[in-house]
Amino acid sequence: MRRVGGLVALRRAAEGVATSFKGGATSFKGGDVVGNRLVQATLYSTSNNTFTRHHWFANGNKLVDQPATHTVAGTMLFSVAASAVSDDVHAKEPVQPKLRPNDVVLYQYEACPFCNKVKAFLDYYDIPYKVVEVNPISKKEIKWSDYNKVPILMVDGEQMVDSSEIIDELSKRIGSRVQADNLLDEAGEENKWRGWVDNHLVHVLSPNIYRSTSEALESFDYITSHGNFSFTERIVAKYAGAAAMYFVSKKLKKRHNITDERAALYGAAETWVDALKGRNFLGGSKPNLADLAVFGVLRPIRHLQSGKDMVEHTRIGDWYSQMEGAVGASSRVEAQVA
Ligand SMILES: N[C@@H](CCC(=O)N[C@@H](CS)C(=O)NCC(=O)O)C(=O)O
Repeated sequence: MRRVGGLVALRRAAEGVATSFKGGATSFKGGDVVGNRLVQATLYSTSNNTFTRHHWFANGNKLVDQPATHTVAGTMLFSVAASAVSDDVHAKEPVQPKLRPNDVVLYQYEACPFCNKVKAFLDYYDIPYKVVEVNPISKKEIKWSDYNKVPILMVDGEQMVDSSEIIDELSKRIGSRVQADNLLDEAGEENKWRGWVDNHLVHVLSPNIYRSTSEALESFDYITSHGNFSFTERIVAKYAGAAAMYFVSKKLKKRHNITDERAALYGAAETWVDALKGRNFLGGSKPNLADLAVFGVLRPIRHLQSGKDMVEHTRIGDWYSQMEGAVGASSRVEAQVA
């Protein structure tokens, strides 16, 4: 798809917004695709637990973080804050060098929760990866792939798609403890909570980050300033996107039977803390894949108003800080790819 520029982009975005409103905001069907893409952010429209669309806009190809730096572009605004880590919290889980993939490239949107799940995994296992930020409008960076979504992970030249499948496959390859346990107990706690992340937690996020006009603007400010947008797209997406998503989020609330979005977010956080049953992590003394999934999807909202409120009003903050400590610095490296 051609990238649009200038007034054309503005017009198309406006048309897209209008179309979205007319057609039932969650459908985004029948309108200008470019305009629609500009205004689609952070959405899961799911019915019967089947994901259909989800867009979080993202960061430009400005990869600045080297391993072991604290300014981790991979987590952008979100995980740079130093966290107090208690002594019994384990740091990253090492992977045997011979099992570690050599060349890993993540095609992503910076704020996409699925992409952030994958990044939390790669960071925790200290697997170096490059990032290619995909322009959510043109998607030209992933034109080579049949898969039209992100994340796409290239592992030594092999394409992997779907965040949970990527994590399953990588876990197997690196022989991680969590996956080994998992194989013995498929219906286990870890899988149950990984499912909860995909089927419940993610749906609570959009209604929260677009809850009010100011929160929608805050979210789009983040999304557009860290995403791969042209100058014009950035401006259009920020205002058109924020306006559209404010309304879309109301539709999403209905779809997912959410009456009070903050209550739903706090409820999810408390549910997660209850699941820990006093343990540092669901995985016990170390995070497992469910810990990494919850952490991954929450990381993009942590320093938005909704994330701050969540930490202030629930008991999740201690676990979150411990996760920051355990996952540690990003293992993201400078990309050499276009
Ligand atoms: N089940 C997939 C969902 C991936 C997904 O929906 N990604 C969104 C971005 S957050 C996407 O690429 N949507 C299509 C688009 O942007 O056009 C996963 O877990 O990876």
